[in-house]
Amino acid sequence: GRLLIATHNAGKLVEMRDLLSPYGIEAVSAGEMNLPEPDETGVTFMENARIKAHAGAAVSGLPAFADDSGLSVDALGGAPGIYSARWAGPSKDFKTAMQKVEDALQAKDATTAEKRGCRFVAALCIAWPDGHTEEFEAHCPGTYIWPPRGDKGFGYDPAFLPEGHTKTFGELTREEKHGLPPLGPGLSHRARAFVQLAAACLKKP
Ligand code: ITT
Repeated sequence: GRLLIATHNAGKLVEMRDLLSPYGIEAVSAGEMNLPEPDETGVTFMENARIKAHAGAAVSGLPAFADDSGLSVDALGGAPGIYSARWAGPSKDFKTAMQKVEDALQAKDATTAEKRGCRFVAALCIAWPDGHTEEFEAHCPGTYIWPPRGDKGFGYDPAFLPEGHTKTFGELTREEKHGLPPLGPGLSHRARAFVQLAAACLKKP
């Protein structure tokens, strides 16, 4: 079947296409189709995922798959959280956004690993053209490290060290970041939420 991936973020799109690839689903993206970006007025990740999925389904007539995600830092009361993209400004400068998080941690004297706990969160929502949705959320715990390491992935990946690992998301390959079988049960927030979604509503061909 055909599916709309309701994102304008190229890094996410690559990962979402990877995750969908075993299911034989042909997916077009909102960015590639130049569809409008709805205002993300929600106060939770899931509210924003729902807004993007409903908007995508409405304009395309296709089932629409949206991801709202971000980095929540414990010592910062969960910031940047749902504002993770907005901390990078209109030029989407994640070097600056990573530095802002680091500056905020320094201002809290969060210098040891124990004080630098954080998590990536992903809320996934599929909206069907009849309006019903299916929703899944997962997180990946880790530590905010400085300086950032690696040039793979996107966004805050180089500053995120997933729990139990020695490489940042910026140093892991895409396959390692997903951490799906045979590599593991799912590592990234996105892959972990996708595992739930796949079990609930996708069939391998
Ligand atoms: P769409 O809404 O069009 O999907 P966006 O970039 O605006 O794209 P979000 O509002 O969900 O998406 O913002 C999520 C931000 O959180 C994203 O821009 C990244 O900076 C960060 N983020 C989310 N998942 C990430 C990941 O796996 N690795 C690194 N950063 C991530």
